Amino acid sequence: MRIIDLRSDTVTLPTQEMREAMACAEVGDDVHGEDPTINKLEQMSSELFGKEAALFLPSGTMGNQIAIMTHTNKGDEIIIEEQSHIFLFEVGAAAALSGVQAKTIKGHNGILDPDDIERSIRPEDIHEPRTSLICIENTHNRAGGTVVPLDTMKAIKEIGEKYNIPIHIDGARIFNAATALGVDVKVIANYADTVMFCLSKGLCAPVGSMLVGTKDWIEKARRNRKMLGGGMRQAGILAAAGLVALEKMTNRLGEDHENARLLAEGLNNIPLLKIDMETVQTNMVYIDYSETGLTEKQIISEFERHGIKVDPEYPLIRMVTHYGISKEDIQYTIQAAKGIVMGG
Ligand code: TLP
Repeated sequence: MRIIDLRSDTVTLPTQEMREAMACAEVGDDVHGEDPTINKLEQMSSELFGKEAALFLPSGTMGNQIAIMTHTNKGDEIIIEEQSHIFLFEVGAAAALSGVQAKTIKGHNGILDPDDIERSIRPEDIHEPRTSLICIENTHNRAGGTVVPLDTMKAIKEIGEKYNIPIHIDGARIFNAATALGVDVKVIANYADTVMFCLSKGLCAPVGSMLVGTKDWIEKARRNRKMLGGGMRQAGILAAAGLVALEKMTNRLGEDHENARLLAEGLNNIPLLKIDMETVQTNMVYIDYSETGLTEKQIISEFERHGIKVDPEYPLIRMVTHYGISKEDIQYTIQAAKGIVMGG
C-alpha cells in the first residue's frame, strides 16, 4: 500500500539531484572554515537574504537557540508568541541554555500585534529583566502555517529600532511565507536582524538549517555553535543538498500551497470536520475532529488503515503538504476521510 505521509514536511526525502551532489561534494574541515561547499552555501544564503553573513547548522532548533544565546544575556526576557515553536517545542532550551525567560503574547492566528509587543517591553528598572529579543515565527506552524503580513513586520521592526531590541525570525518555513506573499525572502528578512531558516522541511534537504545576520553577529553565533557541539567537519556533504534546495526547490512551494487548499476545502465539506479556512495560507491544514466522537488514537489508526499518516496536535490533527504529495494523494485523502467520518 502506498503511504501518504502528511505528518510534516520534515519527512521529505532528498531528491536524486541532491544525492548526486552529495556524493560528489568538495569538502574540508568546516571548523577551520575550509569546507568549500559550506562556504558556498553560506555565501548564497547571505546573498538571498540580503545579510552580511550566514552560518550552517544541523537543525532549526539549534539555529533558534544559538540566535537566542547570541542576542541575549542570562536573566533577560524575550518576547515571543505563546504557540511558537521556540516556546512550545524546543524542550525549554531558551531557559536551559541561555538562562532567559519568555514573555509570551497571544497572537491572532499566530501573528503578534505590534502594540502588544510594545506594551510588553520592560522599562529600565533595577527590579526587572531586560527585554533583549523579539522573536517572530513566519510561517507560524501551530497557528496553521500562517504568514506574517509585511506591514506587521514593518511595524515590529520600527518598535525594535525605537527600543533598540533586535528581531529574530524563526523562518523554518520562510520560503513558504515568501511564496504566499509573492516576494523574495530578502524582503521579509529586511524587517529582522537575524533569520533562521530550514533546508530540511519543504525544501527536501536531509539535514540543515541556516542563520543569517551581520558579520560580527554570525562570528559570535559561530562560537556558540562550537560551544554547543555543532561545529561539524566535512559537512559539505550535507551542504551540497542544501545548495540544491536553494537553487531548485524554493520555486515549487506554490504547488504545496495549492494542494493544502484543495485538501482543506475537501475536508471542510465533510460534516463533523472543521477547519479554520482563514489559517490555510501555505502548506498546512489543522483539522478539528472533536465532533466525530473519535479519540485521537482512533482517528490516527483509522487514517493509518488507509495508508495515511497524520500528526496529532491535540485537540486537532495536522496535515502538511510537501514534495512527496500529489493531487491524487489529496483526492484519496479526502475520500478516505469521508469514509472514516461518515462510515463506510
Ligand atoms: N517543526 C517540526 C516539529 O518540531 C513540530 C514540524 O514537524 O513542524 N521552527 C519551526 C517553526 C518548526 O516548525 C520547526 C520544526 C523548527 C523550528 C525546528 O526545526 P528542527 O526540527 O530542524 O530542529
